[in-house]
Amino acid sequence: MTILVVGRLEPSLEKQLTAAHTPLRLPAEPERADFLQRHADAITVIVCGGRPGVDAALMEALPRLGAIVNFGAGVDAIDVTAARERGIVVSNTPDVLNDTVADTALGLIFDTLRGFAAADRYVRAGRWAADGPFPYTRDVTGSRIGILGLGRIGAAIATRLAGFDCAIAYHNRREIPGSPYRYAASPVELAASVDVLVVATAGGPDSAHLVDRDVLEALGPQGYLVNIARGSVVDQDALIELLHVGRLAGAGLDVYTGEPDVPAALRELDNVVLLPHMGSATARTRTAMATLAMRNLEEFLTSGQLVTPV
Ligand code: 8YV
Repeated sequence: MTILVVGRLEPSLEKQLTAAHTPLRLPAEPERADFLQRHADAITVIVCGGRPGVDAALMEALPRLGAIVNFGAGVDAIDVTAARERGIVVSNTPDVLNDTVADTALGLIFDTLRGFAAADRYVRAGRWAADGPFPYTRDVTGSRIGILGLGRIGAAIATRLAGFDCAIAYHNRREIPGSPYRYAASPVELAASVDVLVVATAGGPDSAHLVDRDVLEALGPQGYLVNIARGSVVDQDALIELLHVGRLAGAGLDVYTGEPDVPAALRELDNVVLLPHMGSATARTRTAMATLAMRNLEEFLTSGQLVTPV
């Protein structure tokens, strides 16, 4: 059983993995071809986390590959369909990050509507004394919030917002029977009826640009977009354009198209809060994610099964 690490692992996982095993590391081109020639037949399990992930070509090159163990809940960097076709099982790290990511969403909602990051810049630049009070901002309490993707993380966000007397609506592909929240039949319908649209759906081809120009326009000049899911879900070019012309009130983003590059056109806006994809990045949660990834790895090595398959 030979383990292959693809990409750079989180320090928490790197530490746990190397304490127990001596994995191989997939090199970049041009060394990759030679590496695969020497090791491909031995590799049975991949450990990875986020980008670059595992595509069908890499699976094809590893004839004995049986499992892909991913650090992270989202497996959009892995070609899961190709894995399924080849009988390769895939695990992720669900649930252990729900609370932390939901906390991040709340932080972004507050920061975006109340303008705390911009106000902090205002104070630091000496503008309070020079220019007077900071402009009025928007209340979170009592606002109407739409959650796109009421899964485990979306539900944790909704639970928190209930404490702020928010009117919560959601859109999923299917209505959730018995949900206490109002269902909107489409992303446009959801966006048109809320002050804040929170993107909490899984990434990947199925949700690509689910938040397109129409959805953003439906959110409108008084509306805010918050994204803690994946950059791929949002048409980022349309988002930037509408923010620049004042047809959206603001945005709070943890994720982007083309991470870690964040376009200057976003960075120059004061009504936008930008985080470096840190939704789950607390020491406790990242350690729990690493521990769960390791449990999946050990289980696969001993029984051929996974603890949390996708
Ligand atoms: C991680 C995430 O930062 O779990 C996810 O899907 O986006 C984050 O928690 C990422 O997966 C680590 O590579």
